[in-house]
Amino acid sequence: SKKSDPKKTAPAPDAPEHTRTGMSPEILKAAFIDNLTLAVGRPLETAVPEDWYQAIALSVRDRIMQRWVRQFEKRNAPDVRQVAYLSAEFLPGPHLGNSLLNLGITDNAREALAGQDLDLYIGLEEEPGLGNGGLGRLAACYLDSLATLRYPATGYGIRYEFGIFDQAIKDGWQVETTDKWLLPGNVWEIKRPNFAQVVKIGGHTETFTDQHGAFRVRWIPDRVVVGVPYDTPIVGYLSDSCVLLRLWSAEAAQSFDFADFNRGDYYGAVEEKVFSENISKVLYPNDEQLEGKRLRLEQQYFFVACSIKDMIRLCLRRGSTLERFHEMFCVQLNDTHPAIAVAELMRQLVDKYAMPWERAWDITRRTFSYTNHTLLPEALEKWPLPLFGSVLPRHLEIVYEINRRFLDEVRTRFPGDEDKIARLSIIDESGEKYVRMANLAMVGSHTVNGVAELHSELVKTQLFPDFHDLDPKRFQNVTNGVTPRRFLGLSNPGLTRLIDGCIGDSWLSDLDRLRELEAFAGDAGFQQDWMRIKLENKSRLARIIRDRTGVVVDPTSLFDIQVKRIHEYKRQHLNVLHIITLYQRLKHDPRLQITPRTFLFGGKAAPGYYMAKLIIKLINAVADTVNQDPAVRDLIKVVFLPDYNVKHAQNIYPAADLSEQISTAGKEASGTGNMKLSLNGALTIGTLDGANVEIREEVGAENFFLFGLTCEQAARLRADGYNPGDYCHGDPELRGVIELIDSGLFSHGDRELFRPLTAHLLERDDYLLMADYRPYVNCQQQVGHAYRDCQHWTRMSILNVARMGKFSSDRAVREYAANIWKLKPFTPDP
Ligand code: F58
Repeated sequence: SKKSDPKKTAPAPDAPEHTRTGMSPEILKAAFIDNLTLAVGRPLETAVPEDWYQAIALSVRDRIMQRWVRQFEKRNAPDVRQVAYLSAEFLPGPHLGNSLLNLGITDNAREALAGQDLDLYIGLEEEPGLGNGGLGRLAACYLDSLATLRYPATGYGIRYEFGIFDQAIKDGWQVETTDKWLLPGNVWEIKRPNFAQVVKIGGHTETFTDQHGAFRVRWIPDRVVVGVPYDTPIVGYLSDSCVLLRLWSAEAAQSFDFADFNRGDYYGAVEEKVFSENISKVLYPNDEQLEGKRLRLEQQYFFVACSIKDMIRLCLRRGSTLERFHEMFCVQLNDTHPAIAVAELMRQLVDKYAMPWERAWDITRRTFSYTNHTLLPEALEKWPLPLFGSVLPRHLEIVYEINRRFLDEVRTRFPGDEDKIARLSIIDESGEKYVRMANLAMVGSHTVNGVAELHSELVKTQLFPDFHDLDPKRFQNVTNGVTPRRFLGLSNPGLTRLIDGCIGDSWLSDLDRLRELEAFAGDAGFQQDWMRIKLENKSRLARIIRDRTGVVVDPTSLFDIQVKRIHEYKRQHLNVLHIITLYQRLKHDPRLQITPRTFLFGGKAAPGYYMAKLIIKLINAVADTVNQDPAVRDLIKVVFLPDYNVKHAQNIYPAADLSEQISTAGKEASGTGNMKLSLNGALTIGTLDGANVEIREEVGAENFFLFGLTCEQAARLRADGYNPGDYCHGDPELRGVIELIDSGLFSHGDRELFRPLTAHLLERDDYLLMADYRPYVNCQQQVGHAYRDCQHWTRMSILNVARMGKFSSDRAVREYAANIWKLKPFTPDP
């Protein structure tokens, strides 16, 4: 039977079946029961679903651990070079379903549980929300691909006790509550106290002369914290290979100050503990918004210092000298959040290991590479100099020295160009002084990359033109990718089976093979199956929507979906303007026929981002009005699904007909939701922004709904003096929409509630909604028409999926490995 087909399970390193490693349904059954009784400590008869979840998860962990341990020698061979992916965020999503899939034992586990509901257990897992959005999720996709492709890799990050907040909607407004993901315990991680690291913070520096007469510096901190690593091995898809996710948790150096305690100051004694543990307490929930918070800088330094020390430890343990550090490790900086690593490695090599500066700098430059994820100026990290100096006094001196030497070089190449020097400097001295983390990352890296072709061009021409003049060879592009395992194999089992039956099952690790589906795009039978699966997925989502929001939606309507962080540049409010346009038309013409649509939104707003929160309120206000109004005749439904996260995303992508990728051109670095939606057969309505450009290139212009200004046109419009009011006044329908919002119709007569939003659109409109409104609404009309031709729509949907091969994270990781990291995969076990 297919279930025990050995090709479908990951290579089992042990031949004889053992309850902690075997993969057959019988052995899995024994393992579940063993773990239920021996690890969870529950008799079978009284076990509740949470107990079963634990038992199954532990059994899966055993099998992953075995692969991890098996790889030990290979990983630690003297010639093995590995990548350390440094990221302040990882957003892996629930592990159980994915690990079963990657081990190839989902069906066997189902069989082992005969009669019990595996999906129920899988659904119980609390996901680690250790990221804000795209950047953290990308890191998780790359770990999946690194493991699948057998690259030696470690993801280093922070084990936040509280991840991204949980979002509820109350009276239409976002309400944030603490994410307590660790409360039920976390079976996937293993604490490694023996690899703990001590990290210094604050204080001052002193100079001294060492026993060889050399001038040295030492850092006298005013406090120290301990970083304890928690390890989660991530298994590759049908592979014997794992990568490690190593997350650092802050603990007090002495968890109890006996001196204080003996003096009778109990609270004083625990204060230090509380203070230290604050560092990894909570994820900052700001996407794309900069805030100069001391604790955030401490978080960044904390995990970077632990990670660099861990690499040095591994390097030395493997018998290498630090002269070869860059041959043992390449370190990818996921945006500038870990950029302090450049100064930290220098500090370690120069201060601790007494290496000459030039040698240390050469090693450092050969070690790091940097990925930029944003062009938004407000998102570029910079730290006020006094703050930076008070947290990291020694690093400030090192940054000065790096900068001095760098600017000396620049001066010899561009003598007299002081403006250029000011722009290139790591220190911003134009007003209040700052340390510019992007400049530090640039200077300290051998390569910098953007995350989509367009974005990488803009990185060269808009963001770092002076660095590009200095050294154009350092700039590369690696277009983002997503893992097809989680976002198709796991999320969309119906479509996965259909594709398997059609072209075999090798495509999940070789996504270009999806192209073989092109041959079936016009096949009536195949189209029928394709539509049936989409309808099933939509019906499932409709039930979830009903259960979670009470709104009843029609699964046969066009599911028009925009899920992502809420931000003005992503223009959820442009989508709302279109909804109100349709509403207005239906009100004016009670017999108007339009394509029935369900508009679905999901996404969190940064808690301090007023405009984004007002956009959420507007979506819900419009939903309340439109969903109730009999004049709409159920032709449109608007839903805001609360608490968008990886788990909910997995239910949403497979049900989408239309993917909204409508950011102002030049603002979205890449996008990855655009790829996941298209991979699940949604058609895109989008601007020429980020990776949309490449998606359209791949799927063909005729299978993509394009609208809006290009980034050149947007730039020209702004340069020529943009007046949003003109667009509004010149377009009666648009004016009607704005007036409707201002009339209080969506706010129980309150005419002021949404005024900040409409006033901004009419007066400033930074993201050019007024200019893109008419092209967007017209394009949406074409979408509505196209959807009525079921066969043609389905053909386009199939072609979208067939042509998504490029957007696999496997392709992206191979490019990083070949062009940036110079990394070789392990050879498979015989
Ligand atoms: C996102 N950035 C980009 N940042 O916006 C998106 O276009 C891209 O596809 C994705 O990265 C992956 O490359 C992003 O998600 C954050 O969430 C940061 C969190 C920490 C503070 C600054 C923003």
